[in-house]
Amino acid sequence: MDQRKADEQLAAIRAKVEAGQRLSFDEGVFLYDHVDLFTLGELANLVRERKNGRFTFYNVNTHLNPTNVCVYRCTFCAFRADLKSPKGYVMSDEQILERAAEAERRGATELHIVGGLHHQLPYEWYLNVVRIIHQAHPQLHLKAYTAVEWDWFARLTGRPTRDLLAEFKEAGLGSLPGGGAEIFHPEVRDLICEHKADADTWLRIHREAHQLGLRSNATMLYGHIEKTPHRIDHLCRLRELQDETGGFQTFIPLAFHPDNTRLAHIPKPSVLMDLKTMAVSRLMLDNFPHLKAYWVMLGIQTAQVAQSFGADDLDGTVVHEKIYHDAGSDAPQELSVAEIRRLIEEAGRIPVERDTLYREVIRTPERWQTGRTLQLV
Ligand code: V47
Ligand code: SF4
Repeated sequence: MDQRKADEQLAAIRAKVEAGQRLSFDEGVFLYDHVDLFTLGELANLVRERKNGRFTFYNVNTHLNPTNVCVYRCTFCAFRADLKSPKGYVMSDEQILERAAEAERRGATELHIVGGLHHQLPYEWYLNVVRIIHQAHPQLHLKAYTAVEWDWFARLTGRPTRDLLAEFKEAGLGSLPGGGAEIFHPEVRDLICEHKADADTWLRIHREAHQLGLRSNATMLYGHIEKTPHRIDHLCRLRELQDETGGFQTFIPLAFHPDNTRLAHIPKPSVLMDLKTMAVSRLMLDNFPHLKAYWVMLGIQTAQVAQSFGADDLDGTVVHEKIYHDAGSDAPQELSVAEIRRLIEEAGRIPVERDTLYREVIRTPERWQTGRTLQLV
């Protein structure tokens, strides 16, 4: 691209960002492909501080993956197991309840529940997971099952996803995690996960959840076979649904981890790519309140630096994570609250413990309770 033209386009984008105006698809592609990392960081930080000031949010949570047995074979997944594979497992009710009790003992406010789509388990089994945990630990927020799982439940039962979401809400479901989005564009989706819920299904299920008063997150899996226009298309589709419902809380860009997957020949995305993706996402998703630098996926150092490239959240203390560790993540299984707070302060930010719905968590030695929502815009 001609340098003078590029300078003019960047000046126009800068003016729009400063004025809080929306960037177009073409501007998103231009930012990714023609703008240096530090300029992207500077612009993204402007939006980040306008929305969240100097706060960086974290939460105390635990992951629960009740089964890894899955009928699908997404090419990027190292977590799944075949039905008869020795690696496959299904947790018993006792194991599930023990995990929830451990989370509560450790002061967790949230349980993040996702897993495989088991060939033989009935819908009631997945419902039972949420029901028994909620009955035993009503204070724990249950962020459970991705849109891909909800679509699977509809296939199992022949019932509409809206009804299933409502039934789960009754049983204690608190919100939906953002997984399963991968890359929406069919040029990519049909190659990496052709069987599972397509883009419209994923977006429809989140719309239905929002209409039922459930909040949700959104993700994008980058650094595999997708190209810049696919990423920008993905962000634009999310932005459009957010305009309609306002139900998304956090966007989480997920860096592809190749180890033990069918895409193991593809190198892991660079730190440059990680930070660029965070910054461009912050600039494109003008209607998302939060961006999460998921440290398990990015590594602690990059997640810390990402706090100056658009991110305002680090995710949690995260115990028992499997999806990324199976795919070669060398991040630790757990960060203590003291360590998370130190990392945030070192990055020049103010640590705030939040619950799943971004309300401040106030703790005494014995218990915790939620306070006000800390959001500037
Ligand atoms: O949908 C699977 C991804 C997702 C790999 O909502 C992989 O707060 C990289 O969605 N390399 C599940 N990514 C995790 C997820 C998530 C994580 C943290 C917080 C939240 C939230 C949601 O993990 C899957 C898929 O996109 N994934 N395998 C892999 N090898
Ligand atoms: Fe199954 Fe999810 Fe892995 Fe795809 S990403 S194979 S749906 S566990």
